[in-house]
Amino acid sequence: MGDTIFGKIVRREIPADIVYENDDVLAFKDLNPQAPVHVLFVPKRALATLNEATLADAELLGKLMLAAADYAKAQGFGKDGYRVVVNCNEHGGQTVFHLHLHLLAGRRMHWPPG
Ligand code: D5M
Repeated sequence: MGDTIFGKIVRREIPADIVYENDDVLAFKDLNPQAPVHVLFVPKRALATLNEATLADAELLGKLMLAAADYAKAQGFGKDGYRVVVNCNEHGGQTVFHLHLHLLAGRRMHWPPG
């Protein structure tokens, strides 16, 4: 597991507002929310960026996305809709190098994103 702030959250070394967990995925509220609902889904087994993912990670990536969808539906955002985002490296706007999926909900999203 990479030594990032998210690794520390996964290992419970620093606090976070955890809202969802299963064997492979932990989810917690983003400290700097960009929507009424902004939750980060992180794989417990860290990859730095999406670039590092290989076919061996396909199941984990699928579980990450399914965890976000399960959470969104359980919270009642499924019908109105929501957005999931993965930022990769500098141009993608990635700042924490432990792969994570943003779930944004609770308002209408804009397209294209900035
Ligand atoms: O997204 C990284 C996101 O992580 C960004 O929206 C802020 C958030 N963040 C940073 N530190 C924390 C902690 N400690 N708890 C919760 N959220 C945090 P990126 O896609 O890398 O730009």
